[in-house]
Amino acid sequence: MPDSTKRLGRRAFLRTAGRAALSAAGLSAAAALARPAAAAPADRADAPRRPNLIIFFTDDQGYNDVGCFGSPDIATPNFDRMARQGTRLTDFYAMPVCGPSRAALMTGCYPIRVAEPGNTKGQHTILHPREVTIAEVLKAAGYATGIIGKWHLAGGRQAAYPPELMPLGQGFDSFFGTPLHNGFTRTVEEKSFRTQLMRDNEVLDDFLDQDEMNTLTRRYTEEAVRFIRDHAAGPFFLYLAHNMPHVPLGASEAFRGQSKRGLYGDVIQELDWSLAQVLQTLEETGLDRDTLVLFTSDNGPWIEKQIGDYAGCADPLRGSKMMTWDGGPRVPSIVRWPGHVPAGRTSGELVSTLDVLPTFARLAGTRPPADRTLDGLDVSDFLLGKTGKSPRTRYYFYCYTHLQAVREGRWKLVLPRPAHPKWCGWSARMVDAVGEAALYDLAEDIGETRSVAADHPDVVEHLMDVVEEARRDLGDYDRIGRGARFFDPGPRRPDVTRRADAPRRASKG
Ligand SMILES: [Ca+2]
Repeated sequence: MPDSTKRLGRRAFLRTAGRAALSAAGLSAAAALARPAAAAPADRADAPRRPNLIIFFTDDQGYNDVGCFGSPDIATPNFDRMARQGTRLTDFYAMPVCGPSRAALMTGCYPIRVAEPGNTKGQHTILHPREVTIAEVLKAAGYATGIIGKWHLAGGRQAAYPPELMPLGQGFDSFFGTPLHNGFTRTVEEKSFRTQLMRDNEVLDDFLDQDEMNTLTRRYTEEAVRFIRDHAAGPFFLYLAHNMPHVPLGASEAFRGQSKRGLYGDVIQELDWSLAQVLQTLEETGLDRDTLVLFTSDNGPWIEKQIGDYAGCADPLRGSKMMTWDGGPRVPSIVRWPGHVPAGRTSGELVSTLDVLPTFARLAGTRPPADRTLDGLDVSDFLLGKTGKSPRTRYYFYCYTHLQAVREGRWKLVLPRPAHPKWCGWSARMVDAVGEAALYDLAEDIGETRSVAADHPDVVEHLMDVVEEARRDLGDYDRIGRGARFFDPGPRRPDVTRRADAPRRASKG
């Protein structure tokens, strides 16, 4: 992008976007005075009130871990009701791991495109303050913005976090939750990592114990209900990013021992209760028809020996968290906005967390930042049932910075790779070898069991070109993309420089 637009910077963007939003929604008193009322944009005259926007985000919940996505032993009557009242998206993609997944949701960009402080590229993205988040876009458009739950975009555990990297520095008015992940043991262990709990920029509690972990979903839910009631005059954006069902697991007393699936099932059933509280609060405040709720998970289930039966399930998908088989990034998703999003619809159209920022911007009467490239697409016409087709036709599968596969329509091309490549960092332990390029027809073979590359050489060739396009623009483990953003002086992507001796991939696979 030209330097002049790059220099526009975030503050300038927020001013411009704010003005655009206000005038588009006809809310600016100054704008209204400046021209006759009759000149108000005609296409907005019958537009619905700008909706409140809620993201109900769970952590490591697998594709199968919802009743209406096929779970045989976890009861989720409220997720199922939400699906009956809205649209169930069967081909919805996040990212394979927590941090990058949140970076994609917040920025509408593949994490490899997003700038990080010092031009580095972390396995858990540290979001550069000059990146523009969905909260900043909506705040500039007049929305109250709140995050309750897990942030995970400010680096590892710290006694005090740089405010510019935390939610209040990235567009949120309020924050209650954990600065990063929950931990990595089945239950809270004294000697292991224990998470902090924060309100705004202050650490309230330095080490959550198991009792506190057990009540976390309930506390988040109470905070969410309060946020909705406090902001009922709207419009508001609530990002409810539950820590559960990421280990260490915790569920309130009333939910323990209630499911047929052990503690993991109990945790999901408490999340189902949490969703019910949110929906019930919308009904009680009269906001039901004025609020779009999007449910999804940040990545697939964490399936490793040390997690045991505290992990979720991605059936019938192949693979799990950290992997780029569909079980890693493909997650359950439901969208509900009574009277606007078609009820009882199931769609296999491609949609991604990448698309949330541009879509919510459109619904809020504003637009995404114009001074930078976004990977997300405005899917609002599709969600609102104005068209049966999602504008998203492609999705790239990155494991950290390693481009491992691409999906276009029904086809998924998986590139050759060694097992456990060192450039995949700690995700490498979950990366298996792929001997030669494999092509899967996901419409016929959802579990990626049978390569049909030999039957469709033209599709393989086309997708190889698509891969090259992504390598040029976004980059790869051994290559800095032209469209990747860097805001700081000094060398870029030290992870690439360090790997100058890494074996180079042949240009066509
Ligand atoms: Ca996660």
